[in-house]
Amino acid sequence: MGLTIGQKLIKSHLLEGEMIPGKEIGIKIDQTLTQDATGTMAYLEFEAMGVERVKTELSVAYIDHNTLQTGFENADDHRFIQSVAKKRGLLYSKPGNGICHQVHLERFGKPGKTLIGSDSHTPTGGGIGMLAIGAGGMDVAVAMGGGTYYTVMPKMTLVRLSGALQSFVSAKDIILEVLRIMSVKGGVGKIIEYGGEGVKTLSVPERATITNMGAELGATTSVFPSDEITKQFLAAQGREADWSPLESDPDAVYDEIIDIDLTSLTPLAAMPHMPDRVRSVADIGKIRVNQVCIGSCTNSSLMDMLKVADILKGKKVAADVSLTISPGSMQVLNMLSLNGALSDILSSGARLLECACGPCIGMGQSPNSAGISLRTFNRNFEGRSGTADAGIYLVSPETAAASAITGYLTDPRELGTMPRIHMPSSFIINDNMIEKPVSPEEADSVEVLYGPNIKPFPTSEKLPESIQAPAILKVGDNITTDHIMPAGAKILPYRSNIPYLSNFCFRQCDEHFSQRCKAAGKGFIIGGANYGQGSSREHAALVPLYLGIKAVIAKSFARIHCANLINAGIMPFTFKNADDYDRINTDDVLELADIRSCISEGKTAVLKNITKSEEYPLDYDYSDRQKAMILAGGLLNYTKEQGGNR
Ligand code: MIC
Ligand code: SF4
Repeated sequence: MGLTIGQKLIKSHLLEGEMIPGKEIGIKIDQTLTQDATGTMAYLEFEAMGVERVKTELSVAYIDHNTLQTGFENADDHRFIQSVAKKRGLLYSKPGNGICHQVHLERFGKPGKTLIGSDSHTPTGGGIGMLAIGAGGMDVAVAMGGGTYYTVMPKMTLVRLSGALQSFVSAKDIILEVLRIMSVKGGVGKIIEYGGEGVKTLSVPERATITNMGAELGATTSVFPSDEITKQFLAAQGREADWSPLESDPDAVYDEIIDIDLTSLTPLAAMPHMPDRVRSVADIGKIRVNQVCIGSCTNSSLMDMLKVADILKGKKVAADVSLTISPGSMQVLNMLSLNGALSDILSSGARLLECACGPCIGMGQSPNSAGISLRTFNRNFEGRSGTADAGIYLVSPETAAASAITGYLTDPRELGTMPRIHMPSSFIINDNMIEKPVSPEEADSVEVLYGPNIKPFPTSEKLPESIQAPAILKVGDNITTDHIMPAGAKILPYRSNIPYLSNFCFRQCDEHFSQRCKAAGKGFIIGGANYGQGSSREHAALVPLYLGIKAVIAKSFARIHCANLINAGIMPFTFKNADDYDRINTDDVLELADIRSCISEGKTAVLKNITKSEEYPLDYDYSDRQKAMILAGGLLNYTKEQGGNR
């Protein structure tokens, strides 16, 4: 039987396990990336592991999230990351060089290689045929130390593309269509592979827009073949030697096939507050817009920016609209400025922001009260923009630019015919903002620089025989890590200070959550379906750990968060009978009796509701390694028990 692209990539890196969907596999990691909002914690964990130098083929530490320096905290964290990178053998991408995923695609990604990154949008690398997976910081730290990366063998989904996109219809509309079909939990446990004749019509940046936002499907990753188009892109980046071909076998077998005719697609938008609330722009109608933000790791490539410049050329941004543009990288900004497109953008009245995540993670540009913001980003979760009652719509760069001019949500096809933008045959190569590490011989002379904001991270204790504690919080379906551990300009500077961060945990769901946890000393969280979707931030596990959360009992979990909980020593359980979710109320006293024996002996776990005198059977599908981690109280304790070997 032939293999899919995903299966080929896994097979060539498989270290442990069998390629049976649902079973744990261990794979070799060739490259890692971190960004600063998760990186400080990842490097603290890496330092705690005592590894002298990274053992991957390439590891890059990017600074792109926490770029506002309103106090010493972010600057100190960046200095810490830079010093670790220099000493331990990583490349360091300075603030201003660009968003990790965009820069990695341009300068470092290689078809056929594996990449894990402490950011959920790491699958952007699937656009050039990498197996690129988002993971928690601790998993990335282990991979940097040469350790195996463990995940569950995914099922294979083929999205078969036919036809070609019409004028003003964009790669963003393709992934929005996939989200409409599959939903934010439709990709859990799957690799989404793109194939069919339509693939040949898509450039690498367009493919990367699609694989990037596969994160919103909950997928393990998304991937495109590596073909002549990939080769041309790498050649234009001066990296033709990094190319290798990759395609699925003609007789590859997929678990699921979705057909999309590109010719019939129209401009789409994801409505507040979920990326899968997709409707056509024409259907939503001409709603008034206060803000338009163009950029983010989904849509900040040179091609995207050139399209935007073309639409804005000779036009004026509407009086009531604030239009911001964040090019994805220094390379993109440099090329825009050299060819005059930047002038077209600025002349229209757009505001130029630095090459960073910026408004996407609430680092500035929070909309006005009840404001409507159109964004070319990938997430529109409630409150993520920093304005609790703002309504965020996710759209293509074409729809965003057209709407910025008119002042209302506009189908860009109303503008006529889009001129074709061509991929340049060569990009400007300038790696001046990438710092190299010192040689191993010089490493002793480099000091790791810790700032006063860096506080020790919490560790768990061995799992006790039984746990009795209240249900501190009960939440519904699709709870995001932005609910659990919000981000934004005011909170992000404390990513290395868990005690301070704890004050903000679950604030959107219950503003007293943190105090109630501290008063109870320990507790449980009851969750709905797809609990923990969204980002890779392990803070959404470490902060609950600090607050005494012992287990999360939910209808189902998102992949990265589930792994982060286990790494932290918090037990994720699912209800055997989904209806039992309805029987538990906040503050009910619950008990996991004999839980240590249950897990070590692989027996069914039972949750006793002491308040209601009821019992609910629970499921847990831990691998032997995960069981050992839970019994030890998390990955770090487990690693110590193993004598440092994971
Ligand atoms: C995000 O888009 O939510 C982030 C910020 O990039 C996160 C990482 C983080 O929380 O630092 C992600 O997607 O993993
Ligand atoms: Fe940055 Fe937004 Fe991309 Fe996350 S989704 S990496 S915050 S641009």
